[in-house]
Amino acid sequence: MFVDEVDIHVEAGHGGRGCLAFRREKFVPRGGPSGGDGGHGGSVYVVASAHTNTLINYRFHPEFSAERGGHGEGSNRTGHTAIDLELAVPIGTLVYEKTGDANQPYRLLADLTEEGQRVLVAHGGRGGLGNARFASSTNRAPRKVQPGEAGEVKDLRLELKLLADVGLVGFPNAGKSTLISRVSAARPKIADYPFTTLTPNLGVVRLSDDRSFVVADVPGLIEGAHRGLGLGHQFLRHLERTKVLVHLVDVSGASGRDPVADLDTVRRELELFQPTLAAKPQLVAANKIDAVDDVARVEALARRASELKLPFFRVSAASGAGLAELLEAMWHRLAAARQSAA
Ligand SMILES: Nc1nc2c(ncn2[C@@H]2O[C@H](COP(=O)(O)OP(=O)(O)OP(=O)(O)O)[C@@H](O)[C@H]2O)c(=O)[nH]1
Ligand SMILES: [Mg+2]
Repeated sequence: MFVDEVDIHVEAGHGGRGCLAFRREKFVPRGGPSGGDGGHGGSVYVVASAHTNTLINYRFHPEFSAERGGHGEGSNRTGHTAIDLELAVPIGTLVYEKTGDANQPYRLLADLTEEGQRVLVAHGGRGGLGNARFASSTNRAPRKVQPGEAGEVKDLRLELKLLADVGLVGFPNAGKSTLISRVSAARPKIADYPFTTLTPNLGVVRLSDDRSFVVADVPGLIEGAHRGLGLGHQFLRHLERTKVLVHLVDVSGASGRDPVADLDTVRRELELFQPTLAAKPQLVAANKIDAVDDVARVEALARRASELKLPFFRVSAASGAGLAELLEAMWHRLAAARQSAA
Protein backbone atom coordinates (compact mmCIF):
# COMPACT_ATOMS: atom_id res chain seq x y z
CA MET A 1 0.00 0.00 0.00
CA PHE A 2 1.21 3.46 -0.91
CA VAL A 3 0.28 6.18 1.54
CA ASP A 4 1.18 9.75 0.74
CA GLU A 5 -0.50 11.77 3.47
CA VAL A 6 -0.59 11.19 7.22
CA ASP A 7 -1.22 13.12 10.40
CA ILE A 8 1.05 12.37 13.31
CA HIS A 9 1.48 13.55 16.86
CA VAL A 10 4.96 13.96 18.32
CA GLU A 11 6.13 14.73 21.82
CA ALA A 12 9.68 15.61 22.70
CA GLY A 13 11.04 14.38 26.02
CA HIS A 14 10.84 16.50 29.16
CA GLY A 15 14.07 17.63 30.72
CA GLY A 16 15.09 15.79 33.87
CA ARG A 17 14.53 17.52 37.19
CA GLY A 18 17.43 19.11 39.06
CA CYS A 19 18.57 17.29 42.18
CA LEU A 20 18.46 18.51 45.76
CA ALA A 21 21.41 17.06 47.60
CA PHE A 22 24.18 18.00 49.99
CA ARG A 23 27.59 16.60 50.19
CA ARG A 24 27.76 14.28 53.18
CA GLU A 25 31.11 12.93 53.95
CA LYS A 26 32.95 11.93 57.04
CA PHE A 27 35.18 14.74 58.33
CA VAL A 28 33.69 17.24 55.86
CA PRO A 29 31.18 19.18 57.86
CA ARG A 30 28.60 21.03 55.82
CA GLY A 31 29.96 19.86 52.53
CA GLY A 32 27.68 22.17 50.56
CA PRO A 33 25.03 21.62 47.91
CA SER A 34 25.77 18.85 45.44
CA GLY A 35 22.57 18.28 43.46
CA GLY A 36 23.29 17.82 39.76
CA ASP A 37 21.28 19.16 36.83
CA GLY A 38 18.65 17.19 34.99
CA GLY A 39 19.53 15.82 31.56
CA HIS A 40 18.15 17.16 28.30
CA GLY A 41 14.97 15.53 26.98
CA GLY A 42 15.11 13.89 23.55
CA SER A 43 14.08 15.98 20.54
CA VAL A 44 12.11 14.69 17.57
CA TYR A 45 13.49 14.99 14.04
CA VAL A 46 12.01 14.06 10.68
CA VAL A 47 14.68 12.74 8.31
CA ALA A 48 14.52 11.97 4.59
CA SER A 49 15.66 8.46 3.77
CA ALA A 50 16.07 6.68 0.46
CA HIS A 51 15.21 3.43 2.20
CA THR A 52 11.55 4.16 2.49
CA ASN A 53 9.10 5.16 -0.22
CA THR A 54 5.78 5.44 1.52
CA LEU A 55 4.36 6.96 4.68
CA ILE A 56 2.41 3.79 5.43
CA ASN A 57 4.04 3.07 8.79
CA TYR A 58 2.74 6.34 10.12
CA ARG A 59 -0.80 5.51 9.18
CA PHE A 60 -0.78 2.60 11.61
CA HIS A 61 1.42 4.18 14.22
CA PRO A 62 0.82 7.93 14.34
CA GLU A 63 2.13 8.83 17.81
CA PHE A 64 5.71 9.25 18.86
CA SER A 65 7.40 10.44 21.98
CA ALA A 66 11.06 10.89 22.68
CA GLU A 67 12.54 9.82 26.00
CA ARG A 68 12.74 12.19 28.94
CA GLY A 69 16.09 13.35 30.29
CA GLY A 70 17.46 11.67 33.40
CA HIS A 71 16.99 13.41 36.72
CA GLY A 72 20.02 15.04 38.26
CA GLU A 73 21.75 13.10 41.00
CA GLY A 74 23.78 13.72 44.10
CA SER A 75 27.55 14.31 43.97
CA ASN A 76 26.91 16.83 41.18
CA ARG A 77 26.02 14.19 38.65
CA THR A 78 24.02 15.44 35.69
CA GLY A 79 21.14 13.26 34.55
CA HIS A 80 21.64 11.44 31.27
CA THR A 81 20.79 13.18 28.03
CA ALA A 82 17.97 11.38 26.25
CA ILE A 83 18.49 10.06 22.73
CA ASP A 84 16.76 12.06 20.00
CA LEU A 85 14.02 10.37 18.05
CA GLU A 86 14.39 10.28 14.26
CA LEU A 87 11.39 9.56 12.07
CA ALA A 88 12.41 8.36 8.61
CA VAL A 89 10.27 9.52 5.68
CA PRO A 90 10.64 9.18 1.90
CA ILE A 91 12.58 11.79 -0.03
CA GLY A 92 10.07 14.37 -1.27
CA THR A 93 8.13 14.60 2.00
CA LEU A 94 6.76 17.97 3.06
CA VAL A 95 6.46 18.46 6.81
CA TYR A 96 3.66 20.74 8.00
CA GLU A 97 2.79 21.84 11.50
CA LYS A 98 -0.87 22.19 12.44
CA THR A 99 -1.37 25.73 13.64
CA GLY A 100 -4.88 25.60 15.05
CA ASP A 101 -5.63 28.74 13.03
CA ALA A 102 -8.66 28.22 10.80
CA ASN A 103 -7.40 30.61 8.10
CA GLN A 104 -3.99 29.03 7.83
CA PRO A 105 -4.31 25.56 9.32
CA TYR A 106 -0.88 24.34 8.24
CA ARG A 107 2.54 25.90 8.30
CA LEU A 108 5.31 24.39 6.19
CA LEU A 109 8.29 23.42 8.33
CA ALA A 110 10.40 21.68 5.70
CA ASP A 111 10.50 20.16 2.27
CA LEU A 112 12.85 17.21 2.54
CA THR A 113 14.18 16.77 -0.96
CA GLU A 114 17.56 15.18 -0.30
CA GLU A 115 18.77 12.02 1.34
CA GLY A 116 19.64 12.66 4.99
CA GLN A 117 18.02 16.10 5.13
CA ARG A 118 16.43 16.54 8.56
CA VAL A 119 14.23 18.99 10.39
CA LEU A 120 13.79 19.47 14.12
CA VAL A 121 10.05 19.27 14.76
CA ALA A 122 9.87 19.13 18.55
CA HIS A 123 12.51 20.43 20.90
CA GLY A 124 13.41 18.33 23.93
CA GLY A 125 13.03 20.11 27.26
CA ARG A 126 16.10 21.44 29.00
CA GLY A 127 17.08 19.75 32.22
CA GLY A 128 16.37 21.66 35.44
CA LEU A 129 19.23 23.03 37.51
CA GLY A 130 20.28 21.16 40.63
CA ASN A 131 20.69 22.96 43.92
CA ALA A 132 24.47 23.15 43.49
CA ARG A 133 23.82 25.86 40.91
CA PHE A 134 22.06 28.10 43.39
CA ALA A 135 24.85 28.36 45.94
CA SER A 136 25.99 31.92 46.52
CA SER A 137 27.96 33.78 49.13
CA THR A 138 24.78 34.56 51.00
CA ASN A 139 23.10 31.22 50.56
CA ARG A 140 25.48 28.37 50.95
CA ALA A 141 22.87 25.72 51.46
CA PRO A 142 20.24 26.44 48.82
CA ARG A 143 17.24 24.13 48.75
CA LYS A 144 16.12 25.41 45.41
CA VAL A 145 16.02 23.18 42.31
CA GLN A 146 14.30 23.50 38.96
CA PRO A 147 11.96 21.02 37.37
CA GLY A 148 12.90 20.02 33.83
CA GLU A 149 11.37 22.02 31.00
CA ALA A 150 8.54 20.36 29.16
CA GLY A 151 9.30 18.87 25.74
CA GLU A 152 7.50 20.44 22.77
CA VAL A 153 4.34 18.79 21.55
CA LYS A 154 3.35 19.08 17.88
CA ASP A 155 0.69 17.87 15.54
CA LEU A 156 2.16 17.39 12.11
CA ARG A 157 1.01 16.52 8.65
CA LEU A 158 3.40 14.65 6.42
CA GLU A 159 2.74 14.83 2.71
CA LEU A 160 4.73 13.02 0.09
CA LYS A 161 5.15 14.61 -3.32
CA LEU A 162 7.32 12.46 -5.47
CA LEU A 163 10.32 14.03 -7.10
CA ALA A 164 10.26 13.04 -10.73
CA ASP A 165 11.43 14.93 -13.80
CA VAL A 166 8.95 13.60 -16.30
CA GLY A 167 5.38 12.49 -15.65
CA LEU A 168 3.47 10.02 -17.84
CA VAL A 169 -0.22 10.80 -18.10
CA GLY A 170 -3.04 9.20 -19.99
CA PHE A 171 -6.16 7.13 -19.81
CA PRO A 172 -6.10 3.76 -18.05
CA ASN A 173 -4.66 1.06 -20.34
CA ALA A 174 -2.80 3.59 -22.53
CA GLY A 175 0.44 1.74 -21.81
CA LYS A 176 2.13 4.00 -19.24
CA SER A 177 3.36 1.15 -17.10
CA THR A 178 4.51 -0.76 -20.16
CA LEU A 179 6.51 2.28 -21.21
CA ILE A 180 8.20 2.85 -17.85
CA SER A 181 9.07 -0.84 -17.58
CA ARG A 182 10.61 -0.68 -21.02
CA VAL A 183 12.81 2.36 -20.41
CA SER A 184 13.80 1.92 -16.76
CA ALA A 185 14.30 -0.75 -14.14
CA ALA A 186 10.81 -0.12 -12.71
CA ARG A 187 8.59 -3.21 -12.90
CA PRO A 188 5.01 -2.14 -12.26
CA LYS A 189 2.13 -4.46 -12.94
CA ILE A 190 0.92 -4.38 -16.54
CA ALA A 191 -2.44 -5.77 -17.57
CA ASP A 192 -5.15 -5.49 -20.13
CA TYR A 193 -7.73 -3.84 -17.90
CA PRO A 194 -8.13 -0.27 -16.67
CA PHE A 195 -6.74 0.90 -13.31
CA THR A 196 -4.01 -1.69 -13.12
CA THR A 197 -1.73 0.88 -11.56
CA LEU A 198 -3.08 2.01 -8.22
CA THR A 199 -0.13 4.00 -6.96
CA PRO A 200 2.60 5.98 -8.71
CA ASN A 201 5.81 4.27 -9.81
CA LEU A 202 9.16 5.89 -10.34
CA GLY A 203 11.84 4.76 -12.77
CA VAL A 204 15.26 6.11 -13.63
CA VAL A 205 15.95 6.45 -17.35
CA ARG A 206 19.61 6.29 -18.35
CA LEU A 207 20.69 7.64 -21.71
CA SER A 208 24.14 7.74 -23.26
CA ASP A 209 26.77 10.12 -21.84
CA ASP A 210 25.63 9.66 -18.24
CA ARG A 211 22.41 11.53 -18.83
CA SER A 212 19.62 10.34 -16.58
CA PHE A 213 16.25 11.46 -15.34
CA VAL A 214 13.38 10.14 -13.28
CA VAL A 215 10.03 9.24 -14.82
CA ALA A 216 6.79 8.82 -12.89
CA ASP A 217 3.98 6.53 -14.04
CA VAL A 218 0.82 7.72 -12.35
CA PRO A 219 -2.52 5.90 -12.27
CA GLY A 220 -4.75 6.43 -15.29
CA LEU A 221 -7.04 9.44 -15.57
CA ILE A 222 -10.57 9.62 -16.87
CA GLU A 223 -13.02 12.42 -17.43
CA GLY A 224 -14.12 13.77 -14.06
CA ALA A 225 -10.91 12.68 -12.32
CA HIS A 226 -10.55 16.18 -10.90
CA ARG A 227 -13.77 15.65 -8.97
CA GLY A 228 -12.85 12.18 -7.85
CA LEU A 229 -14.00 9.86 -10.64
CA GLY A 230 -11.93 6.76 -11.29
CA LEU A 231 -8.97 6.86 -8.97
CA GLY A 232 -9.52 10.59 -8.94
CA HIS A 233 -6.98 13.30 -8.69
CA GLN A 234 -5.33 12.06 -5.52
CA PHE A 235 -2.20 11.13 -7.41
CA LEU A 236 -2.01 14.19 -9.63
CA ARG A 237 -0.11 16.07 -6.98
CA HIS A 238 2.77 13.70 -7.66
CA LEU A 239 3.09 15.46 -11.00
CA GLU A 240 3.38 18.90 -9.43
CA ARG A 241 7.14 18.71 -9.21
CA THR A 242 7.73 17.22 -12.63
CA LYS A 243 9.14 19.51 -15.31
CA VAL A 244 7.73 17.79 -18.37
CA LEU A 245 4.54 15.81 -18.98
CA VAL A 246 4.18 13.12 -21.62
CA HIS A 247 0.69 12.28 -22.82
CA LEU A 248 0.45 8.65 -23.73
CA VAL A 249 -2.51 8.06 -26.02
CA ASP A 250 -3.70 4.66 -27.22
CA VAL A 251 -4.18 4.87 -31.00
CA SER A 252 -4.75 1.16 -31.59
CA GLY A 253 -8.51 1.36 -31.55
CA ALA A 254 -8.72 -1.25 -28.80
CA SER A 255 -10.12 1.26 -26.34
CA GLY A 256 -13.03 2.16 -28.58
CA ARG A 257 -12.42 5.83 -27.79
CA ASP A 258 -11.17 8.62 -29.98
CA PRO A 259 -7.48 9.48 -29.36
CA VAL A 260 -8.06 13.20 -29.94
CA ALA A 261 -10.83 13.23 -27.35
CA ASP A 262 -8.57 11.30 -24.96
CA LEU A 263 -5.83 13.89 -25.26
CA ASP A 264 -8.24 16.79 -24.84
CA THR A 265 -9.90 15.16 -21.84
CA VAL A 266 -6.66 14.54 -20.00
CA ARG A 267 -5.47 18.06 -20.71
CA ARG A 268 -8.73 19.44 -19.38
CA GLU A 269 -8.50 17.34 -16.23
CA LEU A 270 -5.00 18.66 -15.59
CA GLU A 271 -6.23 22.21 -16.06
CA LEU A 272 -9.17 21.68 -13.72
CA PHE A 273 -6.97 20.07 -11.10
CA GLN A 274 -4.32 22.75 -11.19
CA PRO A 275 -3.57 25.28 -13.94
CA THR A 276 0.17 25.16 -13.20
CA LEU A 277 0.15 21.47 -14.13
CA ALA A 278 -1.48 22.20 -17.46
CA ALA A 279 1.11 24.90 -18.10
CA LYS A 280 4.04 22.48 -17.98
CA PRO A 281 5.85 21.58 -21.20
CA GLN A 282 4.12 18.61 -22.77
CA LEU A 283 4.84 15.97 -25.40
CA VAL A 284 2.32 13.72 -27.09
CA ALA A 285 3.11 10.08 -27.78
CA ALA A 286 0.74 7.95 -29.87
CA ASN A 287 1.19 4.49 -28.35
CA LYS A 288 0.48 0.97 -29.63
CA ILE A 289 1.54 2.00 -33.11
CA ASP A 290 2.21 -1.72 -33.74
CA ALA A 291 -1.52 -2.47 -33.45
CA VAL A 292 -3.13 0.34 -35.41
CA ASP A 293 -6.09 -0.72 -37.56
CA ASP A 294 -6.95 2.76 -38.85
CA VAL A 295 -4.13 5.21 -39.58
CA ALA A 296 -6.62 8.08 -39.78
CA ARG A 297 -6.84 7.95 -35.99
CA VAL A 298 -3.08 8.47 -35.68
CA GLU A 299 -3.13 11.29 -38.21
CA ALA A 300 -5.96 13.04 -36.42
CA LEU A 301 -4.00 12.94 -33.21
CA ALA A 302 -0.89 14.24 -34.99
CA ARG A 303 -2.95 17.17 -36.31
CA ARG A 304 -4.34 17.95 -32.86
CA ALA A 305 -0.83 17.91 -31.38
CA SER A 306 0.36 20.24 -34.07
CA GLU A 307 -2.55 22.64 -33.42
CA LEU A 308 -1.53 22.64 -29.78
CA LYS A 309 2.12 23.10 -30.83
CA LEU A 310 3.11 19.97 -28.96
CA PRO A 311 5.83 17.67 -30.28
CA PHE A 312 4.34 14.41 -31.51
CA PHE A 313 5.78 10.88 -31.50
CA ARG A 314 4.66 7.49 -32.75
CA VAL A 315 5.75 4.75 -30.39
CA SER A 316 5.13 1.21 -29.30
CA ALA A 317 5.86 0.69 -25.63
CA ALA A 318 5.47 -3.02 -26.26
CA SER A 319 7.93 -3.40 -29.15
CA GLY A 320 10.14 -0.43 -28.27
CA ALA A 321 9.62 1.27 -31.64
CA GLY A 322 10.09 5.04 -31.48
CA LEU A 323 11.05 5.06 -27.82
CA ALA A 324 14.64 6.20 -28.36
CA GLU A 325 13.44 9.38 -30.07
CA LEU A 326 10.81 9.97 -27.40
CA LEU A 327 13.40 9.64 -24.61
CA GLU A 328 15.76 12.05 -26.37
CA ALA A 329 12.90 14.53 -26.72
CA MET A 330 12.06 14.15 -23.01
CA TRP A 331 15.67 14.85 -22.20
CA HIS A 332 15.86 17.95 -24.39
CA ARG A 333 12.65 19.39 -23.03
CA LEU A 334 13.82 18.65 -19.51
CA ALA A 335 17.22 20.21 -20.08
CA ALA A 336 15.52 23.34 -21.41
CA ALA A 337 13.16 23.47 -18.44
CA ARG A 338 16.05 23.04 -16.01
CA GLN A 339 17.98 25.77 -17.76
CA SER A 340 15.15 28.27 -17.61
CA ALA A 341 14.60 27.41 -13.94
CA ALA A 342 18.27 28.05 -13.16
N1 LIG B 1 -0.10 -3.77 -28.88
C1 LIG B 1 0.36 -3.03 -27.88
N2 LIG B 1 -0.12 -3.20 -26.64
C2 LIG B 1 0.38 -2.42 -25.66
C3 LIG B 1 1.38 -1.45 -25.91
N3 LIG B 1 1.66 -0.82 -24.75
C4 LIG B 1 0.87 -1.38 -23.81
N4 LIG B 1 0.10 -2.36 -24.35
C5 LIG B 1 -0.88 -3.20 -23.67
O1 LIG B 1 -1.91 -2.37 -23.12
C6 LIG B 1 -2.37 -2.89 -21.89
C7 LIG B 1 -2.31 -1.84 -20.82
O2 LIG B 1 -0.95 -1.52 -20.57
P1 LIG B 1 -0.47 -0.84 -19.20
O3 LIG B 1 0.96 -0.51 -19.38
O4 LIG B 1 -0.87 -1.68 -18.04
O5 LIG B 1 -1.36 0.47 -19.23
P2 LIG B 1 -1.41 1.66 -18.18
O6 LIG B 1 -1.48 2.93 -18.94
O7 LIG B 1 -0.30 1.54 -17.21
O8 LIG B 1 -2.82 1.38 -17.49
P3 LIG B 1 -3.34 1.78 -16.02
O9 LIG B 1 -2.30 1.34 -15.05
O10 LIG B 1 -4.60 1.03 -15.87
O11 LIG B 1 -3.54 3.24 -16.04
C8 LIG B 1 -1.51 -4.11 -21.60
O12 LIG B 1 -2.22 -5.25 -21.99
C9 LIG B 1 -0.29 -3.90 -22.45
O13 LIG B 1 0.33 -5.11 -22.82
C10 LIG B 1 1.86 -1.30 -27.25
O14 LIG B 1 2.73 -0.49 -27.56
N5 LIG B 1 1.32 -2.12 -28.18
MG1 LIG C 1 -0.34 1.18 -15.29
